[in-house]
Amino acid sequence: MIETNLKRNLAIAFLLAMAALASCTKDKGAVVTPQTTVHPTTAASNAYVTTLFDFNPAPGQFINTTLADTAAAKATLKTDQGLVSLGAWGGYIVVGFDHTVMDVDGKKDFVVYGNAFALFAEPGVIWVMQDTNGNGKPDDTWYEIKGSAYYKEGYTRNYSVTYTRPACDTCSVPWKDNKGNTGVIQTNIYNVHPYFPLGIKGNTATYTGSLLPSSNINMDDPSYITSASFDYGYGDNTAGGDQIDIASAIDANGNAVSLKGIDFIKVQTGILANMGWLGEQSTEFTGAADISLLKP
Ligand SMILES: [Ca+2]
Ligand SMILES: [Ca+2]
Ligand SMILES: [Ca+2]
Repeated sequence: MIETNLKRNLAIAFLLAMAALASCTKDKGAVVTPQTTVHPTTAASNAYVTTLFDFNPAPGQFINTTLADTAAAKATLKTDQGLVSLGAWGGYIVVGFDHTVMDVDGKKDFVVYGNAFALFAEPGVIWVMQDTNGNGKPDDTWYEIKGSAYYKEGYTRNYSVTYTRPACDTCSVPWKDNKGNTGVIQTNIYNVHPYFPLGIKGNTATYTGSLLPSSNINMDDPSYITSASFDYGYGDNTAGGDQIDIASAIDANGNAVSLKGIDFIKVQTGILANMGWLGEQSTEFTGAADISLLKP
């Protein structure tokens, strides 16, 4: 009996030691804390993003229309009421705040607005950047916000898709990904115009980022196609906007990154899927705000 207890105690001690070792190994190097320049909040700071740095939509049914031009992209500044379509998977917008949005411990820090409604989400991956070198430009490091789809089957980092200029202006746009898959962004009768962005001069355009699973799309009833939202962490995902915690940022290796605050955000269409007569999944962006500066 004594021997059995001793063995059991030894076994428990061994397990505890292993657990301690495992957590040590996990913690070691798991949290990256880059140095940064903070642009302080002042009485004049705008709660909303104020500068458009880049707008690079992927092919899609609203591309080359007023829903996806530079004017539409600029209309998302200083408001939550703009509207710009990012096109199919990989299309993105980069905007910046006029101050650093600080990471408030234990709280959501900024909100990304889209036009999602119940059972119709078009989730976009959110990336954040702090102005590490202090030059006011998004030329530093992007960190992905780790949302709830991170653990789901079909979520793929370092994903890339190359779209090819179609044979005719209104022909479907062929794509090929870096996993050997091919497909088309299917044109439809409602949008008779070129889907391939007119701004792209070459015959191909390649986008890179993270792919979100299409598993929330339900096309069983063609007259009622639904696309349920993910639990948290994406743009154009939840009616009324998606609140994001800067503390959920991860680096290229998937390690947590401790950012004092962020200056720039990128929202990028996350799902590559055709939804029948509704066309392709394409994230919409309508604005973004620093929660700490929003009037309650
Ligand atoms: Ca926070
Ligand atoms: Ca910079
Ligand atoms: Ca949408």
